[in-house]
Amino acid sequence: ATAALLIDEDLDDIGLGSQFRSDVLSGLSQARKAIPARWFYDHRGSQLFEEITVLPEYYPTRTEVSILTEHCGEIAQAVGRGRVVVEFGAGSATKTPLLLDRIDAAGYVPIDISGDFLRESCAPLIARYPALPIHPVEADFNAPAKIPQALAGRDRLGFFPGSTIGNMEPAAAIDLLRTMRETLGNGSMLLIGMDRIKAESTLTAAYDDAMGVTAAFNLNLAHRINRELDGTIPADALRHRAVWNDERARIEMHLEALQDISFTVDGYRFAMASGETIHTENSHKYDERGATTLLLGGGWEPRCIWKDKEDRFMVILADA
Ligand code: AVI
Repeated sequence: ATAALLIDEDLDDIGLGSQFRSDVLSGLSQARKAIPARWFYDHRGSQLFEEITVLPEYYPTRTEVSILTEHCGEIAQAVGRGRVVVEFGAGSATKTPLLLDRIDAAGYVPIDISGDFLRESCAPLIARYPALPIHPVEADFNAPAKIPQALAGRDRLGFFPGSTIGNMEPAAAIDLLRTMRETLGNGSMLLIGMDRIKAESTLTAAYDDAMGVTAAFNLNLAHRINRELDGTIPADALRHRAVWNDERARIEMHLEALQDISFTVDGYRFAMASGETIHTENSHKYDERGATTLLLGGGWEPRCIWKDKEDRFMVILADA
């Protein structure tokens, strides 16, 4: 059976467009230039990210899938049956079924800012689980979301794979965890993927792969600015950098100027000296104590932690 997808909330595209503009203009005006990583994900950026996830150096995706596959029985037992699965970010074809296959969910609610991405990612799930109520919600999950009335009264399981939490500064990550707690309510659980601190060489290789896909992903932000905000950034004069910041336990991605450059964005002029960077992403890594501290700060009590044999990644189940 095929069901028509009803998107519960519509975002104002114009509002989102001007948010991109103001984030870029204010980010480039700072003494240390920085643009939020969320703006990587236009159509091309999302494609490049999908390519990253299968690169030999990029271990997180395949490691998380292997943890979910190996421990799905224990996860299902700890979660119990009949919960509504609320996924923050539209489901990835490989991860969501690992959960839905085992836990006899009462419904599935993916929340994503992109309606197109929601439609694309829900289609195979509708085909695979014709009896499962699927209610996509088009919204920014950084604000409390309303779970569709049709699924009210059931305990919920939040699903936040991919170590996406790592792309946020700790304070913002705690805010998001609290917002998730509010969206999911009492009696809920959260299954979250978190990337672990490990050898620097493994980390930098994962974020600066030999084929240059991550470089293209980073540079696409400059191209996107040129395309959408009438920019003149000379992308050829920028290079991708991925550096480990040990003090903050995070990989940072930057776009570094190879020479002195100047350019305009939406009519505003900016200059970069040779060696100056635009900071485009943080990807925080955690040990068990760091993960626990973050979750407790966000209102979640960790119950189980599953890891791979090489200790690269962890999946944590926490109680509200
Ligand atoms: C989406 N996020 C968890 C990825 C990460 O690993 O931080 C984004 C990414 N950036 C470069 N490669 C992948």
